[in-house]
Amino acid sequence: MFAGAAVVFISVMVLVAIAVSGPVTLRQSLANWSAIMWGGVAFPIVVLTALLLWGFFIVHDLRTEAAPPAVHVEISGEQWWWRITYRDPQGGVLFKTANELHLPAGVPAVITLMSPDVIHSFWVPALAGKLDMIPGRVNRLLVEPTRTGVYRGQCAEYCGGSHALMALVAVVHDRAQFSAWSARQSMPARDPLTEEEKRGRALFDSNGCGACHALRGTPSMGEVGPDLTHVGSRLTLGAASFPNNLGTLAGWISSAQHLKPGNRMPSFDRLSGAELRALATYLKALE
Ligand code: HEC
Ligand SMILES: [Cu+2]
Repeated sequence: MFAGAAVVFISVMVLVAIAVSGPVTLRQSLANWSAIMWGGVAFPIVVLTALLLWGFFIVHDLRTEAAPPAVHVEISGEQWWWRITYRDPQGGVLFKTANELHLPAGVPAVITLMSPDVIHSFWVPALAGKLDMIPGRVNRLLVEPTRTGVYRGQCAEYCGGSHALMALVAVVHDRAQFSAWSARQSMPARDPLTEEEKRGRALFDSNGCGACHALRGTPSMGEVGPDLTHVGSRLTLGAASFPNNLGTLAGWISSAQHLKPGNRMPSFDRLSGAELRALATYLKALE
């Protein structure tokens, strides 16, 4: 394309030079009707039509389905976090998670982007350019990560007050690690073992957390907020806004509105320190 454009550009410049300051006879031959029809009308039509057809081929190549063993991930931009669903090639749900996209290196991944509320934009610079998540539309992004590592992503379209706190972690594993990760994510929530964890689970139930959050394998099936089945395994909380540890978990539960103003989770600021510790201990154990 560059070579073709260079040839056309140089020819046009030569013609311009002739038209401006060439010998009179040459200038007259440029001005005649057939030169204009062939050079000015027929030539551009042929070249641009060829480029258009070629462009269709390229776009078609980009849209072809990735062959197995492609990974299929659906990401929904929410105010202000990322709902992530891993699907099998037929569209069945494998498992759900949030705010952390895991991919195997060297394997194509088909990422489906959508939004239930406002326009967000999915952007992990290490993986691909940004692509909007638009309510009522489905955008598809085909990526093939090459290098393992942990990368940062960010919502790249202003989506409301806490937009700046809508970041994302992308983890690229080698294939074996990715299989191990997805096998673990498919499992139901682990049962509480210690007394502290049991107290945490009881508090989770009695405070109605399950109305908004799912713990797969338990009666908690809420869909308003992130799936917490394996929240303890995540690196961050609140869409990559805070590191994930006992302190930030307790802090998030008691002060979600303070840490991320306007998000859909109320602050549970009437819980005591001991209750927050039990909840955090239980959630951190959900790996
Ligand atoms: C009214 C719905 C609602 C209730 C009730 C609720 N949450 Fe949330 N929760 C959310 C939403 C929405 C988010 C995502 C907020 C964001 O990042 O923008 C969230 C995020 C979280 C996160 C961070 C998850 C992550 O991966 O970043 C934790 C942990 C959490 N909630 C625990 C709890 C606990 C424990 C309770 C009960 C004490 C609770 N939530 C009650 C809606 C709710
Ligand atoms: Cu945003």
